[in-house]
Amino acid sequence: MSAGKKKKLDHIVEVEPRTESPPGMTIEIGSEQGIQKCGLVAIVGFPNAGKSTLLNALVGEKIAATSPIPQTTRTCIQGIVTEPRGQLILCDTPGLHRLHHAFNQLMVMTAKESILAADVVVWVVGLSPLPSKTDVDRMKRILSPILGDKPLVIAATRMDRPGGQGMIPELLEVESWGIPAEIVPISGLKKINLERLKDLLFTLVPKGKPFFDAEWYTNQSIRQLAREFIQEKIFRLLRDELPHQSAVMIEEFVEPEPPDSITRITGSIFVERPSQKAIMIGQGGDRISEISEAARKDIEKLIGGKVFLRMEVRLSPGWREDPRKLRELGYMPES
Ligand SMILES: Nc1nc2c(ncn2[C@@H]2O[C@H](COP(=O)(O)OP(=O)(O)OP(=O)(O)O)[C@@H](O)[C@H]2O)c(=O)[nH]1
Ligand SMILES: [Mg+2]
Repeated sequence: MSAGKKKKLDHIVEVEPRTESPPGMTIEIGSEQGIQKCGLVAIVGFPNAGKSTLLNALVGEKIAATSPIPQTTRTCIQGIVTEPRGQLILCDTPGLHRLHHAFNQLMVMTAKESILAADVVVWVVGLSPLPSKTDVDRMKRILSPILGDKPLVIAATRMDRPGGQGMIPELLEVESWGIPAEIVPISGLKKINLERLKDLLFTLVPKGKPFFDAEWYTNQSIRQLAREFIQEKIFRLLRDELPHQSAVMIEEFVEPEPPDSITRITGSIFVERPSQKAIMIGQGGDRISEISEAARKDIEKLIGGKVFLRMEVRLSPGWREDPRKLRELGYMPES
C-alpha cells in the first residue's frame, strides 16, 4: 500500500507533472522564469543534528522519526516538495557515525550512497551545541572525496536556541576546504528561514519536470511509515542502548474491508537479550502498551482511520550482525 498520496496541503499547489506548461504561463524560479526544476537533495550530517526534523518541516508532514537520541534514522527516507517552480526530492539519511556493527555500516553506507546520488547536498549542523573542530574535520574527510562538484548547502539549525541566533560558526571554515558552500541559518523545529533554504535548493537543482505526481509527499509505504513511528516511540520512551538494540518489523498489515473500518497491524520488536525483552515489555506489559498506544495514535492520524495495533517483543540475538536478519528487516538489499 502506498503512503505518499496526500490529503491536500495548503502550500502544495497542483502542477501537471511531466507535461509542458500551458503557453503564456509564467513560473517563478529564482531569476529564471518559466522553467521547472527537479532534483535529488541529500540531507546529511552527524547523528542528532536535526536532519529528520528539517525533512518533516520542509515537507509539512511527519514522515521521519525524530528523537533526542542519536542514530534514530536508519534508512534513507524521501520527502517530496512540489511547487509551481518544480520539485525537490529530499532524502533524509542516517547520521554519519562510527562503525560498530554490520548494521551501523549499512546505515553509513546508505548515507554515503545518498550523497553520491544527489544533485545537491545539505549538511545539517546544529548551532547549539556547536560541532567540535574534530567533527568538522571528520565531515570534511567524509564529504571531500564523494562530493565532486555538487553544490553544498550548510543548514545551520537550532537558531531558535539561546545563543544560536545569527551564530555562523567560524569553525566551519568551509572556504578553506576548497568546496564552495552556502550557509543558511535555520530552525527545523520552529520552521525559521525554511523558505530561504527552499529558494536556494530550487535554484541549485537542475532543470527538469517533476518526477512524482504533485500529491505525493513521500516514497514510503504506510507499512514503512508505521514501522518508523513505532521505532520512534521506542527511541523516545526508552533510554541508554536499548533503542539501538531493538528493531521493528511489521508482520501483518490488513486494510479494512467494509463493514469493518479498522486497519489491523501486527508487529514485532526484536531485542538481543532476555533482560532487554523484560525491559521492553515492562511491569505487567506497561512499557509495550505505552509504545503501542503512542504509535497507534500517529498511524491513525496518518491514515485518517481507526487502527488496531498488536505488538509482540521477540528475541533475535545478534541481529545487528546477521545479514539474513538485516535483509529480513529491510535494512540490507536482497542479493
Ligand atoms: N531547539 C531545536 N531543536 C531541534 C531542532 N531541530 C531538531 N531539534 C531536536 O534535536 C533532536 C534531534 O533531531 P532529529 O531531527 O531526530 O535529528 P537527526 O539528525 O535526524 O538525528 P539522527 O537520525 O539520529 O541522525 C530532537 O530532539 C529534535 O527535536 C531545532 O531547529 N531547534
Ligand atoms: Mg534522523
